[in-house]
Amino acid sequence: MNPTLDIAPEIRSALEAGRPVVALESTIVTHGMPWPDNAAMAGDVEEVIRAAGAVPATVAVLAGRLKIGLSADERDALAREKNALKLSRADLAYAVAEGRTGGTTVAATMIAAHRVGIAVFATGGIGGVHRGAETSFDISADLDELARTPVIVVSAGAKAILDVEKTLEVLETRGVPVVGYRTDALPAFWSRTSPWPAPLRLDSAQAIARFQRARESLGIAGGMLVANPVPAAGEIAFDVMAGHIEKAVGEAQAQGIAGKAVTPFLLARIVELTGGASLKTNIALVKNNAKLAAEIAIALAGGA
Ligand code: PSU
Ligand code: MN
Repeated sequence: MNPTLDIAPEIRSALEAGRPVVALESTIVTHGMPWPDNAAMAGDVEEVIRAAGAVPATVAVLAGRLKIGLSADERDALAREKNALKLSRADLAYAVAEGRTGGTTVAATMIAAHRVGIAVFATGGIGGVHRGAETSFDISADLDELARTPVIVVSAGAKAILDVEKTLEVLETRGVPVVGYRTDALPAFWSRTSPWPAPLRLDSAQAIARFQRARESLGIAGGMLVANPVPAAGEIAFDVMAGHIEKAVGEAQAQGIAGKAVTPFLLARIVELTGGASLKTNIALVKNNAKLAAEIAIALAGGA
């Protein structure tokens, strides 16, 4: 038995056999969506991955154990947990050492995935450079993790609650490829397009797998960010979101919200401001990312 982590038996045998596995984060469950939508989403996303032919591995820390794969009961309990920590690189091991429970961010989920040999991970959106970072210094640890840990992260692009241009600049500086999937414009989470071009474009899961293999064979460390536009039916237009985002960001600043609390505050406020529409979009885009992540994992496993 590993002293700190538990791999679900199904995931362990898939990894040993080289079958495709997709990691899923859990901060989106503990801090990103309200109950009970978070619980439904967490189960549905696993189903999407199974239906596409891969094994889902939801990552979280439960009472001090780093879990790679949760049972339905564990997922549900986590979704209801009011005292869950939000765990990134800085505090993942703190939760393990102290016997705590928490959701893992993109950064912490990448660490866990790489530790057990999972190469692909699906989420909604990554953390990035926040608006006003020139004074707050609020830059998500997700960006550094992408630079150092070789996991492909499938997202719906950068959320416009961030400073998207600065986020792209940091990713470029740190050598993280940002790949638009079948799009020339960077998707903006709730919206399929944005004013910013995607730095790179690829049109198939196989091409994404080839790109990551080429990076590895050249000895280039680190992960890759895939930006996958939300399906048109679930989209909220960029201009419509812009007003809601301005308002939420203004309120966060006025209320002195800082640090880890910023992203959860903004997401919750935007759900209110859009009358719940942004939550529906968020769920649709996570499922869409899970499907593409499964296809990439299958391509990497040589099955396509
Ligand atoms: N984007 C979402 N929902 C989320 C998050 C991002 O749409 O729940 C979470 C992810 O877990 C991400 C984290 O890694 O927020 C970033 O937080 P911070 O900006 O504090 O690093
Ligand atoms: Mn932050």
